[in-house]
Amino acid sequence: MTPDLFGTPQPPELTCLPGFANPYAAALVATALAVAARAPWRIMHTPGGRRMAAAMTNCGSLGWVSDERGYRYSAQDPQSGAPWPPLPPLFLDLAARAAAAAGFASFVPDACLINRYAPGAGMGLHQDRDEADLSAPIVSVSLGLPAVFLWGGARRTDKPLKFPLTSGDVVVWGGATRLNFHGVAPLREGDHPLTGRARLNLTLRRAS
Ligand code: MD3
Ligand code: FE
Repeated sequence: MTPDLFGTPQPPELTCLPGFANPYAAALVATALAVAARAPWRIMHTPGGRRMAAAMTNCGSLGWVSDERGYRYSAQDPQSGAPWPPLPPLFLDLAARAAAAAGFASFVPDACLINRYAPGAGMGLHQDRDEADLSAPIVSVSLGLPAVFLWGGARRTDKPLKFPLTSGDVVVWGGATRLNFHGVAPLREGDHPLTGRARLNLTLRRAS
């Protein structure tokens, strides 16, 4: 926590925990694949009808979905009508410990979006604004192939900073920059011992 001029503690905007997930990386990948065995990977479409490049699935009481009706959180997988698989304790523990390390006490996520990027896939600049409580942090866990994260500003036209994210890195986002534009540059070709030709990203959020 960094005190501001008036002495009110402000949450940190972005805390990188390089390698924080490395001890659990193999178990995290296996658990993500077990989620995807129950709620299969799918390519979602933007409300405007464009295909996203990353394949996605979710676990938790809410899952993020996008289709012609818009972006939203849903308690059911629209492909099956069934609830999403529950949030694995491993994900909950890691998210709470990472959030605590970044100064956010007692973070209990209820939604985990799992993104799978193949070489060439990226994610355009966007804001995450579908969550009810924007004061809760977001915890992101990178697994497998490296990526370049694009960290923009409050406006879409602000030129993004680039920083690398490699397997095991955990980033906690919150506070003043929670609504910043951000994205992922198209992945370079590669083969990773944990994931093969893929990067997995777990994004743990409090959606409700
Ligand atoms: C910064 N995913 O799923 S995670 C997304 O690597 C998303 O798959 C990227 O952006 C990925 O929406 C980045 C890191 C992240 C997530 C949410 C944020 C960074 C954020 C919300 C506000 C600011
Ligand atoms: Fe995002």
